[in-house]
Amino acid sequence: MSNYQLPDLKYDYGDLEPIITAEMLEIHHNKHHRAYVTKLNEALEEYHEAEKKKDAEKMVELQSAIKFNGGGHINHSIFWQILAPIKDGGGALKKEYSVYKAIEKDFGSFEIFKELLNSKSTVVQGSGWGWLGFSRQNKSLVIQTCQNHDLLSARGIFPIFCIDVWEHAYYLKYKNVRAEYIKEIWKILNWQEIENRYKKIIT
Ligand code: MN3
Repeated sequence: MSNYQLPDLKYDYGDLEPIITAEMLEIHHNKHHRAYVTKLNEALEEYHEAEKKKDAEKMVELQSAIKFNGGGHINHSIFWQILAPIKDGGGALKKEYSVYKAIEKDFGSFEIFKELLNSKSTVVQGSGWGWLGFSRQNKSLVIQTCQNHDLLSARGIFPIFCIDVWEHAYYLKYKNVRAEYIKEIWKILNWQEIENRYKKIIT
């Protein structure tokens, strides 16, 4: 039987301040992400029961809950890893990183890339995610957005890093101003981890 767990963070709830307050991070991780894990486990358990009973109708019915909560769990698990406290190198991007060089090559400049990812993430309708991904087909970096908790990997694109643009990610501090939160989050991106993820996909 599947039993997914809420992953621990590598930093404390207060460590991403002032960009993300301790209260915001605790609610986001310990309430929102935990709820996705709980609901994913529940849906999978029901699914296994339905499978035993050969209840195809029930199995189909459960798929949207599995997709939504499973996607929520997977995407948040990436998101926590690609953030880091400023004191631990959050926001520090080195020009010798291969991901930096690839960004310059594929988007023209880092500034153009940042502008593009920010603007596309800002206009996601409702809830969703902004992504830097790697297209296996084109062997290049791409900026994408997803609705709800849809997976980037379902499009054949490897997720390198993401920005959670659900209101629950920013509302407590940034209120309705999603663009301001997106602008600020660059200060706590874990570029070492982003570099590791990029290298893993290209090698
Ligand atoms: Mn979230």
